[in-house]
Amino acid sequence: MDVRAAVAFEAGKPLEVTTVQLEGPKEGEVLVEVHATGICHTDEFTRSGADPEGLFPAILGHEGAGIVVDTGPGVTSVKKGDHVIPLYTPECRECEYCLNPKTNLCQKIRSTQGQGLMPDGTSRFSLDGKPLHHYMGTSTFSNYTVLPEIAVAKIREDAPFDKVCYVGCGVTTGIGAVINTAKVEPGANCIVFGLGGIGLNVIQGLRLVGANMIVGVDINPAKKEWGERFGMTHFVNPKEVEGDLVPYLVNLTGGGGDYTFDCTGNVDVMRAALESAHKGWGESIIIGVAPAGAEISTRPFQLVTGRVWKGTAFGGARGRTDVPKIVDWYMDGKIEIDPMITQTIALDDINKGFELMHHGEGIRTVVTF
Ligand code: NAD
Ligand code: AHE
Ligand code: ZN
Ligand code: ZN
Repeated sequence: MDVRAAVAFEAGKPLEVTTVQLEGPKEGEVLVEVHATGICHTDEFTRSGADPEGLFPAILGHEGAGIVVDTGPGVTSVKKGDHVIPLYTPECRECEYCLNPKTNLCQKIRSTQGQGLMPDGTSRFSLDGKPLHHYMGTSTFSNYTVLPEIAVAKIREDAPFDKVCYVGCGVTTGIGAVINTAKVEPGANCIVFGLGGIGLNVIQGLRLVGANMIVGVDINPAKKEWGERFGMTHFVNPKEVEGDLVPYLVNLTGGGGDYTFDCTGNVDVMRAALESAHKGWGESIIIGVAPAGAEISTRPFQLVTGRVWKGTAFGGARGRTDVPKIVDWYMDGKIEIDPMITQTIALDDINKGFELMHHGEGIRTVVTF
């Protein structure tokens, strides 16, 4: 069938919205009509050429929501008409990883997903007979996409697509990093670096679990108001700190953060986040993804003296199990999404969404179809 998609033809170039061809779902796959998709910084990371796994031409997008409109042979867990959120971290419930409670990183289809292909090693998308790569197994910058059934979470039908698409990455990543990865206790002092679409969800996760100090750090002064809106108690703009940032934060928190979070993808910030964690027990969680070739460093003494460095993908969430619950939290008013969605645009205007991100304007742009 013909579908409308934003194609990343080359690294560093704007996306091109055009008509491409999509084959129907094969064994174990579903066809989803995408109703909305957010634009996450990771889409920009790949579009820009910074992603070592980036492949072109590809249909990017991984923060979607829509309706199952067709199912391939053998599909049992979802049916036509089901409302779903695509999962870039699938949940097969039978691989070695799914069976280990210590991880959410289902590996059932990871190798083909990383090659921009469906699990059978082929692509469903093409243009003029030439294959286009899938992206993160989701390719939500298209009004229709095909996904393995293990890569969709069924959600309630009264949830608005143009809001809950954000649960497909940003909301779950931020809140999940607090609850699943760090397992933050009530009363903890925490520091969040980078108050964008992910960092603000870390902040609202910290508010949810009853953290004490919630310190937000961002170089964009406009983020002070944003952080406070979701529970931040203190704002620090590194550009306004005299002297080094780390001792400033350690002093502000009375010894360092019990938990610190990097939501920037900048390896220097990751180091500052680790080193501003409390001596003896502070844990620092890396959420941001760093460009090809970038590496983290610190003095081993930082770890010898009890700080812990951890990372998280999709907030440690098991998508088919946890995503429907997070949608319920939103529908029940336990978490906020609406105010973070600062622009809703049409697919034809998708490059404007990337420009807004570059200018640090707004928090999340959502494309509706
Ligand atoms: P964003 O662009 O919305 O926000 C980034 C924020 O970081 C901005 O507010 C920016 O001003 C701030 N910032 C930049 N440099 C800074 C610095 N030196 N010090 C302090 N603040 C700084 O991006 P986002 O969508 O929130 O994504 C954040 C990061 O998380 C990206 O690297 C993204 O790829 C990554 N991410 C990871 C996962 C995961 O599963 N691990 C999931 C989603 C996003
Ligand atoms: N391809 C990059 C890494 C990108 C990355 O870490 N992606 C996160 C999700 S970011 C969502 O916005 C993730 O899920 N990682 C686990 C995985 O298996 O990809 C690189 O550096 O190669
Ligand atoms: Zn994302
Ligand atoms: Zn699995």
